[in-house]
Amino acid sequence: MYSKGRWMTLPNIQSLYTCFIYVLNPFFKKHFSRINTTMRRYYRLTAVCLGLLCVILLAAITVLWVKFNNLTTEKDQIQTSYTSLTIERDQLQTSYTSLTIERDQLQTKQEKKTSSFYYISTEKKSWSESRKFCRERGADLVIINSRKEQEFISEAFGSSEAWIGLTDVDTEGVWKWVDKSTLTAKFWWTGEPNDYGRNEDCAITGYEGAGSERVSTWADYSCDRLAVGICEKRF
Ligand SMILES: [Ca+2]
Ligand SMILES: [Ca+2]
Repeated sequence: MYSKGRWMTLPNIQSLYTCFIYVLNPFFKKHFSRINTTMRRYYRLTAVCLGLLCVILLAAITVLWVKFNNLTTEKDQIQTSYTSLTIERDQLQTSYTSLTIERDQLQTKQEKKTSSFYYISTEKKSWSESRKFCRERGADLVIINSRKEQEFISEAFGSSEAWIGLTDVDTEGVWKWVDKSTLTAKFWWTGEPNDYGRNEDCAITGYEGAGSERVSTWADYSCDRLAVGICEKRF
């Protein structure tokens, strides 16, 4: 069993092992130790990177979550405002409808209340004489308060230029009706009133500037001009 020659004996194997332990082991030990150190550095770097990534992700998720919550709150507030505004709009719409109905009723009552009788003089006179003519008959020169009334006057007496109860004789440029009320509707012809020659303080109505609508318009003239007058008797 323990023959001589090329056969290696058991003590020789032990010698090789001993040689390996004492000669090569320090080399491998040193080599692997260097590898381990490098690997540990990589692991540490990787761990740090992963940690940082986790922190960044967590921060991003937190920011997004906060923003999402804020947006949700904002959306709820807008929804609430929208609902409130819708309710308010509906209430205003209801109020508007009620007020419109009320206005129409009042207008109807007013129209009934201010029924008038109109007539036009046949003789041409100054504004003052025309007014006197009306007043002697329990009326006055016409006061026109609405387009409806102007249309009626236009249709009934439009063919004649006629005095109406409008003057700025008290204060130049401040037009008032004969009952001292101010204008609620205006139907001045283009460029009128112009107080031409600084001597036009009384108003007439006529077709001259009526235009295609055929609604007569107003112009100021000298109060001494001779024209017929439209009287209005209210009852
Ligand atoms: Ca005038
Ligand atoms: Ca004029």
